[in-house]
Amino acid sequence: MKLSLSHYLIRCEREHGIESDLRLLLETVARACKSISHAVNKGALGNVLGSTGTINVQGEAQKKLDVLSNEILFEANCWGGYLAGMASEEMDGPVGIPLAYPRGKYLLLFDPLDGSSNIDVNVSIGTIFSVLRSPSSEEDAGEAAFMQQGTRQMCAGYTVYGPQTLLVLSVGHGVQVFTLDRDTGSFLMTQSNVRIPADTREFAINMSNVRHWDAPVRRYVDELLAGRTGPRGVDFNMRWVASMVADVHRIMTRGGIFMYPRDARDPTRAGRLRLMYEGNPMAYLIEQAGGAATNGERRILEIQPATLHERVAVFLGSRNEVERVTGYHNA
Ligand code: AFP
Repeated sequence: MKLSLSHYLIRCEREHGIESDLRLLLETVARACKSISHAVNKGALGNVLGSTGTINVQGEAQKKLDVLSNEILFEANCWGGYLAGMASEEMDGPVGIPLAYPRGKYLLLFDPLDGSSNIDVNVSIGTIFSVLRSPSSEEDAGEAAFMQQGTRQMCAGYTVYGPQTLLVLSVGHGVQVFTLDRDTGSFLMTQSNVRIPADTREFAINMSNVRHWDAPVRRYVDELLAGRTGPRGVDFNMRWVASMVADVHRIMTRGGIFMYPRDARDPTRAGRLRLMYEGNPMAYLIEQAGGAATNGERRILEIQPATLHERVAVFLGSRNEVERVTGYHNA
């Protein structure tokens, strides 16, 4: 009999002392992700493909599923009384709790649909979320309340809407994987205490950007490409899905290193990915599974954020490879 998400969270409350409100918040987020999965699976039959014709705060064209997923997560989480505010890749700034509902003690941050460029070509996409404690539950949380280092996350997770719908979650006691049973609507635990191998022969990076990378990244990737003829003495394989959730889940499953470095196209931009709702939650999960996650120079989780949508360079996965490429930056 597989453990359901609800049963696992009750166990965490009894054995690890997680707060019941946090358990209930996570149940709510999981239910919302089930609804997103249902919409994603309809595809062209559900009028959810294509773009809305609008631009988000990132300056990116919004897909219908970006907007719908954001609405589903906001609507599901605005009335429960667990949150003092929410922040999303798809919303300009933090959004408070409607006056009709009580505030709570947490902040929820999310990328409602990561991998949007893959929606219309039926490649895996997902949702990424992070939970912080709110400094105050009296009034709506402003941007400053969200400016907490990733080490202060209470939990984090992602879903992958792929051949299966998976929920990957950590509340600070290892990483568990739950598979959505569409017959019952339950998330059932299918992998517990995920451990990422310290070594790997597989790397993930968008090679089309090679001419824009800094020297340490060029050196590291050139050595991988040289394979057994080069200083590494072994051959490496490459993958790039262009959905962070899919690339990270592969690493959770069999190891690897995922890289999205900053590049010379815009030296003022630390990278492409966003710290608060992509870099931090994924770094938290990777570290909980024994891996490492840096911005090339330091732990992502120790970066002090300055703005809600700030970006970060990301090197995460098998510890020995992340430490090697980080060492090249710090040489
Ligand atoms: P979209 O959500 O705009 O498709 O971006 C996805 C993403 O943020 C991350 O999930 C991928 O790893 C990365 O961008 C892909 O970036 P490239 O399209 O430059 O390869």
